[in-house]
Amino acid sequence: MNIEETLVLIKPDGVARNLTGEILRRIEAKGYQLVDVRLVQAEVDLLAQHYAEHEGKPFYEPLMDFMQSGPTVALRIAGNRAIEGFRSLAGTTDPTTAAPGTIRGDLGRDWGLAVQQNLVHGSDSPESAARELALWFS
Ligand code: IDP
Repeated sequence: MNIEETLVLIKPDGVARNLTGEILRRIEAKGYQLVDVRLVQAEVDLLAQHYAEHEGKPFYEPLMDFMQSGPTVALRIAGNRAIEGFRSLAGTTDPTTAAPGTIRGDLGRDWGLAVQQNLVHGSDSPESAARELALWFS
């Protein structure tokens, strides 16, 4: 067993579309434990740190605007290989091509906007998980 904690965000599109319960259901059905939950109106400083690796990319500013457009649900979840496992549950970044059966594949919509409103975020490595959990649950 390799029990890990990871950060999951239900982004503002997921909250606005009333998909929080459905996304939580999928996380719990998979067997992950909910360790902590927060409803956060994310501000620029937090998002700039969270998305530091994307600064300067064409989608960075629209992404920052989108992430401030409404509340985000931040989750600390735990389980065996939860970092890789949640990313598999979420599906690939683009909801149009994310596999059916995944959160993004089943529920994500391509709105034709500059930002891919793809419902969720999941940390991509143990280092990211530690850094991001400290940011969102400080
Ligand atoms: P991930 O969330 O699947 O790990 P990243 O490449 O880390 O994807 O990108 C972070 C977020 O930035 C994505 O979830 C998505 O909301 C947004 N994003 C990524 N690539 C694009 C793009 O090409 N156009 C618009 N938005 C993007």
